[in-house]
Parts: sequence; structure tokens; C-alpha cells
Amino acid sequence: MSELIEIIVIKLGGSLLTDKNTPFSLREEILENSVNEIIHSKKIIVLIHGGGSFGHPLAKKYQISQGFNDSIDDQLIGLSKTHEAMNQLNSKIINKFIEKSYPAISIQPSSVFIQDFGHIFIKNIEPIEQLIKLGIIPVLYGDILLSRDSSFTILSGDQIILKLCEKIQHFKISKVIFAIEEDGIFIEENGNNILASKLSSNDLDKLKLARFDQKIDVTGGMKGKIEIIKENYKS
Ligand code: IP8
Repeated sequence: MSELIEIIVIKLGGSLLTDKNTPFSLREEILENSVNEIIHSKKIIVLIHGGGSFGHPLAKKYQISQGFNDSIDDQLIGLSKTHEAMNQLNSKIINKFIEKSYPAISIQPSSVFIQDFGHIFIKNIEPIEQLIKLGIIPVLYGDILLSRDSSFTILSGDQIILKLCEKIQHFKISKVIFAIEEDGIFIEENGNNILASKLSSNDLDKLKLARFDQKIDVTGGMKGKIEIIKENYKS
């Protein structure tokens, strides 16, 4: 049997790509550099990006993660706005690749993922695999997530990664890279915050994350990421 071709999954964090303190603010230079690095790496990549100051403030305002609640004013408009804000950010990223004559195509997560009894399913992995086969970068992003009980929530880019790791069949994911605003994972040790140089899967359960000022993040920030990574080790 022939070896599977290796691919790399990269998540560009929302707090890296945008200024989380100013709504709808893209960090142009970071986007430019990230896209250049991805193109010049010559690796086969699936790209995911987060919400930053596009998706998170709206998701928070309309309490999208809490699910449908008709006592929240304009929540359905808020759902629509949150989704649209993410499309806007995504379109800027796709256009940056196109500007550099590099093919990247967006896969809208809310159209291919669904939630059922709290579990997230990807209904069709094939378009992603076909894009990879064609040499096109599939770009997915944190989005709204519809659920089968006539409700909804937020799907984070981190959760998308977990599902891709479970479902991609025709390629081998050799590495998942989280590009974030900070230098890495800061942990608390003897009252000090230190940058962890290396962490193994065994460290994850007892990890004491350093606590910094929280930016608006409805999907759990670094803590959420660690949970997803732990989940990946279990599956
Ligand atoms: O920044 C969140 O994605 P994340 C997406 O990857 C929205 O957690 C819509 C807030």
C-alpha cells in the first residue's frame, strides 16, 4: 500500500490576525507575512483561522454560544452578523492569496459541520480532500454552528482542527501548528509565569496555565485549545 502524502494543518489565531481590542481590525502586516510564509514553505497545507475582533465581539453580544434564546434581543440577526463578520475576515485572507497568484478556496464551516446532541460532525470531508489533491489551499474558519435541535452555537477553528484530524483519510496530518499572538504557552510555576519550552501529552492534564488579562474570546482561548489537543490525544 502506498504511503499517504503528508499535510500540515495551520491555525492562524484570531488574536494574531486582528487586534482583538478594536472591532473589525485586521493586522495587515501579519496577514501579509503569514501568507508569504505559507506560500514559500512549499508544504501541503490546510489553513484554518480564528475570529478575533471580527467574530468574537458579535458572538458575545448576541450570546450565540448559549444557543437559541428568544428572550435575547435580535439574536437571529446577531447570528447572521456573526457569520457575515467571519465571512468578511475570510474573504480578506482568501484575497491575499489570490493577490499573490496562489490558489486558496474557502470552505464555509457552517455548511459542512452540524451539531447533534452536543457532538460536532463534519458532513462532507471530500471537498477539502479534493482541493488538496488539486494543489489548492482549503481555508476554513471559526463560524456559527447549527444544531439539529433548532439551535446553534459557535464552532471554533480549534474544534475544526480536531474534526479534520479525525476525518481526513486520504492524507496524513503530520503536524498541527497554532500560530498565536504570544510566544507560546505560559504556565504558572512557583508563583511565576514562565514560557513552557516543551510540553508532552502527559503534561497536559496537570498543566497550570498562566492567567493573563482576558480578551474577548467566546471559545476559551488557550485553555480551550489545550482541551482540544487533549481530546485529540484520546481519539
Ligand atoms: O477564534 C471563533 O473561532 P475561534 C469564531 O477559532 C467566532 O475560536 C464566530 C467567534
